[in-house]
Amino acid sequence: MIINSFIENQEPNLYIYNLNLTLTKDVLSQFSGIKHVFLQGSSDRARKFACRLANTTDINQIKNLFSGSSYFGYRVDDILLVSHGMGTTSIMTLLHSLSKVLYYAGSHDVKYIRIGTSGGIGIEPGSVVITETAYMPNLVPGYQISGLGRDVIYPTGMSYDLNQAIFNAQPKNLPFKVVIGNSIAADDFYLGQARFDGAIQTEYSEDDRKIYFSKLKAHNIVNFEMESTALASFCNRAEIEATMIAVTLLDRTQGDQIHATSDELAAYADRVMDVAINYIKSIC
Ligand code: R2B
Ligand code: URA
Repeated sequence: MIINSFIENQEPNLYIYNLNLTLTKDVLSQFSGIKHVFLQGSSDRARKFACRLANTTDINQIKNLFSGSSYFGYRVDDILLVSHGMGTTSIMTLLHSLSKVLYYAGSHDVKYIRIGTSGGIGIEPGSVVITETAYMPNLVPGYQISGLGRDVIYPTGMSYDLNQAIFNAQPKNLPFKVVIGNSIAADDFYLGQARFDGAIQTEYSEDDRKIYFSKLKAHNIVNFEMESTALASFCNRAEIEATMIAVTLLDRTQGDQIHATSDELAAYADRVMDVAINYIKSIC
């Protein structure tokens, strides 16, 4: 990880507002020696993953390290399980805040992996996608940030080595497909993902959407979600190895509504954790 030279030598006891953390020695010690950060949308899922990992260790209690903030974070050995909320703005704020904490704690050799959900495009629901490159909805591979009114597009390729390590760690007999493909980080769940069932009337037709979906196919874009561009661009700039593992809850070429039952959705959510755990076991 590399850090902004402006903050490199800032004083200890810094207050990280978005995590409600004052970086005392004791607080920093909770973040030292971290090797992997798994990022998940909701606090429940981050906690569930932390409990699953803790069950394989002698840790019998996990505690939220970001109490009083909008984010949740749990530590199990050298792994952090953190919630990132929804969308690029939420995850981007977390990535800055968390990376500062990890930097000051001396955890410089760390990998970030988002594990989450997505809408598949032309692939069987329940498949797990490992993202190669994150695209903006206009089909540009990159992430545009407007700083001081200037638009800059940053690269959004995920880590090739990490993707291969995750893919190769999966047993051959998994009851679902794991594919490496490209993802779109949309601005929202509805119009941003070419749905017709949002609250606002669409300005596109079924035919327009068919054309859009065929363009996605041509770019090997296999799922929609809402954070990958921010994650990839941030990690490329900070030189942090990163990727995303996302299960598809539906096939968007077949419709807009998610029809999976709550049990099916829970089983789908477990799949991304299974894939992540297979990877962790492979490097132990
Ligand atoms: C996937 O699912 C969420 C929307 O329901 C969003 O955070 C994402 O990327
Ligand atoms: N998450 C998304 O962003 N889109 C979907 O269709 C499903 C989950």
